[in-house]
Amino acid sequence: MTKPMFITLEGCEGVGKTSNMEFIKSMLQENNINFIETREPGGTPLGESLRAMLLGEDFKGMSDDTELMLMFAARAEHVAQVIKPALEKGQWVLCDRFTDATYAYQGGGRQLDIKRIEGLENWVLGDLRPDLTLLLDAPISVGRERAGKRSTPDRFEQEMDGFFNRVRDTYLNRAKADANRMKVVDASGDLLAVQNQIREIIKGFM
Ligand code: Z5A
Repeated sequence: MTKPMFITLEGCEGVGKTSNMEFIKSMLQENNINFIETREPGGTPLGESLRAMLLGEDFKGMSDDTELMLMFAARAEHVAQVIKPALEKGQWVLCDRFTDATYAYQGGGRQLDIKRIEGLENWVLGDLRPDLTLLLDAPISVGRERAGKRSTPDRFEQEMDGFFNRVRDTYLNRAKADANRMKVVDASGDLLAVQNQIREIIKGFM
């Protein structure tokens, strides 16, 4: 059996992660690859409850440290109950956001100490890391305009442009530092143009 792959999708709000997840799923299905689809924060009943707390209005004023630790609490449950068991069974895992989002949002956006994030990452993940990460990148204004056409903004979406510029810069710096794993996709064009880039990356990867 070939090694099952762990693929993550990352990017700022509204860049098209959800839309392109469907495209990646169809590529895996065409190639008869057995996979699961999941997301963070969330992916388990406990994780989805934490997601509601993290994104909703009820705990709007939570401290940045609390936010960081809740992200990793949800991730610990997700890794133990969903991601590792799937990979052990030979299933690929396709995940909408993972630890790069913590570096980008809590590290870049909230400006928390990266060493704390690294410590939690090593504790919670052990040696598990994504095999491939697609970073969908577009100017903040593009993603905001796309996302703005939808529902009411969540706790993160209410942040200012300065926050999102730091998030984007952190993502791009991480991609530069780990270019083998993290592939940048120009997500500013139309969906077909974005999917053409994703197709080439996934084809090369498979
Ligand atoms: N977060 C965190 O802080 N720390 C962490 O560790 C983790 C997460 C894991 C929830 O994430 C929040 O959690 C997130 C970071 C934080 N907050 N923010 N911001 P989420 O992934 O659930 O939420 P999101 O980033 O806001 O995702 P989204 O709003 O669902 O956006 P998206 O999936 O990237 O976009 P989409 O829904 O596919 O597309 C948005 C619209 O644009 C839609 O109408 C599409 O039809 C349209 N679209 C998509 N692509 C195109 C193109 N190419 N052209 C034109 N229109 C397009």
